[in-house]
Amino acid sequence: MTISRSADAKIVQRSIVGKGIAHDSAARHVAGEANYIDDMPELPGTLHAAFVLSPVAHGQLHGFDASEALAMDGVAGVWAAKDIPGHNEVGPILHGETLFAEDIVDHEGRVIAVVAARDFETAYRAAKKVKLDIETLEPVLDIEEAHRRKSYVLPSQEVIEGDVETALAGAPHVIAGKLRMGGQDHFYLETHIAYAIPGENGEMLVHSSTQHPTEVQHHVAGILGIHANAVECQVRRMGGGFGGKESQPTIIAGAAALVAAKTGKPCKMRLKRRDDMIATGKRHDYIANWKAGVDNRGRILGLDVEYLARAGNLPDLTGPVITRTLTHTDNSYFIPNARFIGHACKTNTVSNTAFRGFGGPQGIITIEAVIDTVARELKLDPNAVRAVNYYGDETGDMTPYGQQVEDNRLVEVTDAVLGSAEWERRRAEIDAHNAANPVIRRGLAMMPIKFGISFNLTSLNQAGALVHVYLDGSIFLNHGGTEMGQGLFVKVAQVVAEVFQVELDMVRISSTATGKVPNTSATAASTGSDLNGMAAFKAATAIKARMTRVAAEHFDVEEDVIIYREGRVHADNRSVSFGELAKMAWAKRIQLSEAGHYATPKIHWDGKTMKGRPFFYFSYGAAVAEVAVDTLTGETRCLRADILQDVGSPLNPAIDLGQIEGAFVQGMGWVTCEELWWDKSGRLRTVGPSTYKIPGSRDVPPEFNVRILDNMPNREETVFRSKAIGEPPLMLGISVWLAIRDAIASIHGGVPQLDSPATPEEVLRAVRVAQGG
Ligand code: MTE
Ligand code: LUZ
Ligand code: MOS
Repeated sequence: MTISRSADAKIVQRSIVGKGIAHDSAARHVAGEANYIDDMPELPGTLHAAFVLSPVAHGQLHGFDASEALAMDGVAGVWAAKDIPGHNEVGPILHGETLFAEDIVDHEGRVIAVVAARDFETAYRAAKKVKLDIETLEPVLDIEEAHRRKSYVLPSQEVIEGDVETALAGAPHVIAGKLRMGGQDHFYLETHIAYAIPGENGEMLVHSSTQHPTEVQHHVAGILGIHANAVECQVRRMGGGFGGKESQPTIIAGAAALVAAKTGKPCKMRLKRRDDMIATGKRHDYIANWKAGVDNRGRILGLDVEYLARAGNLPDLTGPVITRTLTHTDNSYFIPNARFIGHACKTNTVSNTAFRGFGGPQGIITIEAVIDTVARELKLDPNAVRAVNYYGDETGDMTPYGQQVEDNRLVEVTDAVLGSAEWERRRAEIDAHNAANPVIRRGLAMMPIKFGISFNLTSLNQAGALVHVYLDGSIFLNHGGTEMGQGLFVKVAQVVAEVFQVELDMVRISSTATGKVPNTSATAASTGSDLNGMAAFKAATAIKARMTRVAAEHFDVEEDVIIYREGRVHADNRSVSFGELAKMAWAKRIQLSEAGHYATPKIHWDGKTMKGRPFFYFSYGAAVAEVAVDTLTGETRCLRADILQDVGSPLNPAIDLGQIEGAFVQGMGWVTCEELWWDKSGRLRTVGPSTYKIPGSRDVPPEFNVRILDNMPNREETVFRSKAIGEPPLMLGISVWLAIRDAIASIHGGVPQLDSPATPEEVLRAVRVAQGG
C-alpha cells in the first residue's frame, strides 16, 4: 500500500507525468523512420510464407495436391496439420482451436496449409496453385438460424438481477425492439506479420506484430513441440492492433515458426489485406432482442435482453466478449430488474475476436437504442429519460452484476458537455431547421458512457516491468505492455522519469520481449498503462529506495533529506548528479536493477453466477453529436461533436486527446460506414478499402471539441491517479448514430427503424419507413 500511495499526486511532485508530451515515435512515424517488422533487414536465405485458404465456407477437406506449387521455381515447401511436430493449437482460452484445418473447413479463409518460397509474390502464387479436394457442405451463415438450431460455440451466459417477469408485468408501459448491429474490421495499417528466426539448439526468435507476446511464445512452443524457454517473442511496435492482434497473431507467427523450424531458415509471413480480412477475426456482429418495462417518466423498471452474437466458427475470445456486453448493457443506468442473456452463435464465418470496446459497444448501443425508443414512444425528451435512469441517489448504485458504482461522475460529465455544446440553443435551431427543410434533416443527440476498467477475467490483471539504472545514470525500461500507436511506451517512460526526476530522454524505451518480462497479459482492455505503469513504478521506486540509502550515507544525512530534482540528487545545498550516485551505489555493490510486478487489487468475478466486482473502477464520458441526413440519398455527415472524457489525472493529456479523437472516429465508423458483407455462399466480399469504407479524414467532424475532465484524480490508487483511455471513447461514436435517429425521427415524430451501421442504404430504408412509404 505504501508504494501505491506514494504514486499519489499529493505526495510525489510531478514534473513529467501529466505533461502533454509527444509520442516517443511521433517524428519517426511521420518521417517513415519508425521500424515495423516488414522494415527489418532480412537475413540471408529468408523465406516468405503465404497461406492456402479455404475458398468455401463449409466443407469436408479430403486433402490437397501441392505438386504444381512445389514444382515452381523458388518454392521451398508446403506444410499442413500433419506436419506439426507439437500441437495443432492456437486457442487463446480453450483447447481445440487449430492452426491448420484437419478434416473440416468451417469458414471461407480457413487456414489449410502454409507455402514458403524465396520471395513474397512467389509464395502467394504458389499458394494459389495448391489444388484442394473439398466436398462442399451447406453452411450456416445466419446467426438467427444458428440460434434456432441451438448451435453455439460456448454455453450461453446470463446476468440476472431481481425479477424481470414481475417487473414487466407490473410496468405501466412495456416496449420491445430488435436491433441488428454489424461487425467491424480492424483495418490496422500494418496487416498481420511475423518473422521467425531459428537459432542454435532448437531455439526460435519470433518477431510478431502482436498485442500478446506471451501467447505467441506459448503457442509457437506448443506447435513446435518445444519448451517455452526455447522461444522468444519480440515486438517493438505494431502498426495498429485495435484488439485484432490480441489472439490472432498466433496463427501467423505459428505458421512462420513452423516453416522456420522445418527448413532451418528464417521465415517472414505478411498477410495481404484480402487474406488478412478473410482469415482473421473481427468485431462480433450481434442481434439484440429487447423488452423494457418503464414508468410514465421512462424510468426502467425491468429490462430483458437477449443477444445473439456471431462467434463464427470457434470460440476464440467470444466468451469474455459476451461477458463484457452483459456487464455494459446497463451503461450508465440503474436497472433494478434485469435479465441479459448472450448466445455465442456458431456460424461458418471467420471466428470473431477482440475489437476496441470488446463487447462493450454492443451492450451500450443496445441500451441507448432502448432509451431512445422509450423516449420517442412516450413522447419524452431522450435526455430526460437518460437523466431519470442514471445511477444515483434517486435510483441506486448497484449494477445488475453486483458491482457498486462508487465513483459516479455521470451528472458532472453530462451536464458539462450539454453546456459546452450549447445544447438548448442548438436544439431549438435544429428543430427550426427541420420544420423548414424537408430534404436535408438535421439531428442532435447526447449520450453518456460508463466503461469498466480491468480484464473481466481477473487473473489477467497483472503485469511486470524491468528497470535498469546504468552507471552513467541512463535508465533502461522494459515491460510487458506492447506499443500499437496508443502511446503506452511514452506514458510508462514518463512514470519512470518521474520517479527518478530525470529528463524523459534518459529513459530508454525498448521492445517488448518475453525473455525480459515473462508471463504477461495481452495489452488490452485499456489496462496497458494501469498495469505496466504501476509495475514500472514499483521497480523504479525499489531502485530509488536503495540509491537514496547510498546518498544519505554519502551526505551523512537522514534519508528523508534526500531530494531528486532535475537529474540531480540533493541533500540541502550539496548535490551529485544522478549518474554519480549510480556509480557510488555500484561501488558499494548495490543492485541497480529491479523487476516489478503489479496485480490489480479489489477485483473478483464469479463466472458461474456472473456476479462480482470485475472492474477496478469506471471511466466516464459523454458526447454530443450533430448530423445532417440527406433524405434523398441516405448520406449522412457528422457536422459537430463535443466530447468530455474522464481520464482521472492524465499521465499524458496530449496522448489521451489523440486517443479520444481516434476512438470516437473509429466508433463513428462502426455505426455509420463500415459494413462487412458476405454473399449467399458465405464469402466475404468487403476485402479491401475499395469495398470496406473506413472513416477518412473528411469524415472527421469539422467542428470537433474534445476535452478532458479537469481535476478529477481517480479515487482508486492507480498509477499517479490516472485512468485508462484506450477503449472508452470509442463508444461515444454511438452518439452519431443516435443523432441520425434523431434526424429521421423529425420526419414522422415516431421511432426510427434504424439498424447499425447506418449506411446510406440503411438510412434511406429508415427514411422511407418514416415517410410511410
Ligand atoms: N490506439 C492506436 N493508435 N492503435 C491501436 O491499435 N488499440 C486500442 C487502444 N488504442 C489501439 C489504440 C485498444 S483495442 C486498446 S485495448 C488499447 O489501445 C490498448 O492500449 P492501452 O491499454 O495501453 O490503452
Ligand atoms: N476481458 C476484457 C478479456 O475485458 N478485455 C479483453 O481484452 C480480454 N481479453 C481476454 C480475456 N478477457
Ligand atoms: Mo483492446 S479490444 O482490449 O485490444
